[in-house]
Amino acid sequence: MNLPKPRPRHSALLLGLTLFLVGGLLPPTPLAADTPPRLLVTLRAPNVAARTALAASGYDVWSASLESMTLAVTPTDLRRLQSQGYQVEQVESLPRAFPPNYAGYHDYAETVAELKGLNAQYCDLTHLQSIGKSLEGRDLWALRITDHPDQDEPGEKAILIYAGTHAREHLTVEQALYVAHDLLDNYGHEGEATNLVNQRDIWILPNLNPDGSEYDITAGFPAYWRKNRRNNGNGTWGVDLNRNFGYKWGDNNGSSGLPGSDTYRGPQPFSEPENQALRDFVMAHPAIDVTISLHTYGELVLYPYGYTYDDLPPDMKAADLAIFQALAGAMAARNGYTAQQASALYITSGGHDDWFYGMLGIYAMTMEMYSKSPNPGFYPPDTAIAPQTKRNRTALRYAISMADDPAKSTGQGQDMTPPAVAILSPGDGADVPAATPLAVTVAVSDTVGVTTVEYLVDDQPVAVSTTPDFAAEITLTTGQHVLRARAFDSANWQTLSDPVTVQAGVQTATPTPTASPTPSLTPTPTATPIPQRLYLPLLR
Ligand code: LU0
Ligand code: ZN
Repeated sequence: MNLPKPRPRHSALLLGLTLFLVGGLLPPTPLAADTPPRLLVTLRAPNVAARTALAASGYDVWSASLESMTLAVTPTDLRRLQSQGYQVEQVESLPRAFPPNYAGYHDYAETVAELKGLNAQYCDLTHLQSIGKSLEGRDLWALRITDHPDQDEPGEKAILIYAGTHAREHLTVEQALYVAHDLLDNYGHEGEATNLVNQRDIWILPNLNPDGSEYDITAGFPAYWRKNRRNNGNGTWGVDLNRNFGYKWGDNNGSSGLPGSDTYRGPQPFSEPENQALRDFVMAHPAIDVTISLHTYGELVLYPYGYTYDDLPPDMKAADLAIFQALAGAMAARNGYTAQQASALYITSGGHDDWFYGMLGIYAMTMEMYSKSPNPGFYPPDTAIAPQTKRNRTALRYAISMADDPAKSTGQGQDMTPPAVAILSPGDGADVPAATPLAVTVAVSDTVGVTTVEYLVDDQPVAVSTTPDFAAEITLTTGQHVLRARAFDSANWQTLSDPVTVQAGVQTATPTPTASPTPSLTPTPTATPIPQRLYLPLLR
């Protein structure tokens, strides 16, 4: 890994002055060393100017909190930082290999195979397309999930959830695949997934930087690689895709002009094909009004701007700031992350979110996933994939549900009224047959229109209806059951009906098969109840 050359003298002086004023420290000037970092160092950095100065100096920043910053450094850099007055909170040796159980992660080929498999399995609900190619020629695949995946439905808003911008942040690829599975595998079985797929246009792009992620797992395994694989021509490689977008590119020490730096911004805005593809794709889909960029790590939900500390600069509307804060806060409430403005970590310029919001007005946010601390940092064992991706299920569903009208998050949306729903039949306390399809009907109303009704038996979803009458057939086992219906509207507001308790008995209406060739109009009554288990093999 290449470390940056020392900053030009005038800039170091400026930084020194800033730190002297803000934190009383000398400027963090890293050595221009060729040796790879071997230490993970957590420094006390309780003010954002100090964190920005550290990031701007080209150190490999692994994470930051409001109190500290964790950097991968060489032993020489560590001594230098200490002599500059930085208080070292923790030093660990950098692990040099993936944990042995890393096989559960998807490399590029496996990711593509997974997407193609989903596309084949759910051909009516998905459309798979490449939005362009990486520098080394790998396709950047995006899976569209919606009920009419080969057309743009007028008025249907879209969301883009994308991952893998930074090569070593492999958990984000898993999160993107998880979202696709969550929506598709539950479609038709569960109300919210069905409603979101029908009412939204959802794009999932699991790996924006496949060259980088492949390099990360093949060169040194893991190589701690962050950037893409641009040959910078001076013996250094890679541009940081999250510093290469064209909004305030290069401003405010939020990136590095040094090609060896981990935050190298590239020779000009949008110099990188991965970013050109992402920009062009989003511009070509004006229905996209929310983007979620998945990163690791820190357990944060970040909103613009990154380029300035100011939370309400002239290029941000006050209403939008309120929406960002509400969206990020609601997501964080669902996954236990912390919501904050991106620059509260450190200044970043040329980031995706700033351009998406600053140029297109998109509610662009970043989720920094598990973990909170450097251990396990970028390389959690694959046992973390299931719990940590599931953890974000409701937060990401919330983001999808808000995409039609993000002002709903602040209570200012066009439709703020949830539907009403009641079960009409069967009635409360009714005796109903068991083991045979039972018609359930509902009365629904909504200011805009109900779109989906989910039926629950004993709190478990058992049927979903999107037909105009929203009726369904359910099959009960013998005994007492509690039925409920949950209605959804296109804003994804949802209401659970009052419960209806029924007593499911033995089926009596089915004729007993007879050997007689003459059909009987009267079913032969069965003398003894047919045990429930006799029916079970017939039920799927
Ligand atoms: O690009 C980054 O530095 C991000 C944070 C920004 C989205 C504000 N952190 S990361 O590189 O550690 N994922
Ligand atoms: Zn990242």
